[in-house]
Amino acid sequence: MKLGLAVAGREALPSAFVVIRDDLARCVDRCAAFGYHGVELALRHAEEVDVPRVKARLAATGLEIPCISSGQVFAADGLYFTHPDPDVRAAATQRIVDMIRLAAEFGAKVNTGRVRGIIHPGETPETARRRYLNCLHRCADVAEPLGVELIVEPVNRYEVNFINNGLQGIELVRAAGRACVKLMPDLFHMNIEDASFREVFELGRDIISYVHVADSNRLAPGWGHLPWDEIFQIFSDINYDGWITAEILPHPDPDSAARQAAAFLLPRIRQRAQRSESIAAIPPTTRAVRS
Ligand code: LER
Ligand code: MN
Repeated sequence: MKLGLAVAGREALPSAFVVIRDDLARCVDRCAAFGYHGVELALRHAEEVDVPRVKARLAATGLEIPCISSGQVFAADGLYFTHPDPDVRAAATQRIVDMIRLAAEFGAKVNTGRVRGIIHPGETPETARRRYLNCLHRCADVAEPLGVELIVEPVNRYEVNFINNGLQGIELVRAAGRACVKLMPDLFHMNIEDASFREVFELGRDIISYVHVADSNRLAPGWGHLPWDEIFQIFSDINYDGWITAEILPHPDPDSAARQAAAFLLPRIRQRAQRSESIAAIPPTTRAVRS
């Protein structure tokens, strides 16, 4: 399991849910200093990234870019997959396609997040779903041959009115039926929308490939009231060994938030790795009895 932090460039809107806003190459260095394993880039345009400069900082620090997220395409530019205007849907799709090509440079996934869009007033959920799946398939056609995963993130009802909870996310990922389309639970949204963390993680275990973490109030983990021991137990029970990325508010200030998330999560990640190693060291015949 690895730990990431969501960051953005200096121009990112206040509505971007990131901790650090800085030159993206400097974001890599700052996260490395806090002990993170990678940075998730929250972008508005793929062209924001100076690929050689960022790659140089990744090589120097050993950090990775596990994911590129696209919430600002929705929040800043109003581009999304369920829009009634086909030109807007095409522009949203093109932005994601550009991000998929960028992600391929870094071995990253692309979070289609809020670019999924909304159910428009006067329209049915079926109309939103048809437009959404159509755009998602066009993105998957580009992503699949490049080996890039597209991740679908259920987002709470106060931000969008389409794909809000984990069960809806699981249903849509399965309906898409594309190997590159996966689910990304975000604990902050789940805390609002889902009856049970365990139910969603167990039902979606085969399609979950990335997780956003924050505490109940979207502050750094440990500063709210999510049941972290139970959550890490669920990760162990379903053998989730992928990235968890802190997508938290920069309060009381970016560095304190980044430091707290790392101080709270890294020991849990290490503890989990140690437990998996000790289980792996037990001969298979006795494993069921001892674990
Ligand atoms: C928005 O609340 C969020 O969680 C993002 O990851 C999606 O754009
Ligand atoms: Mn999120």
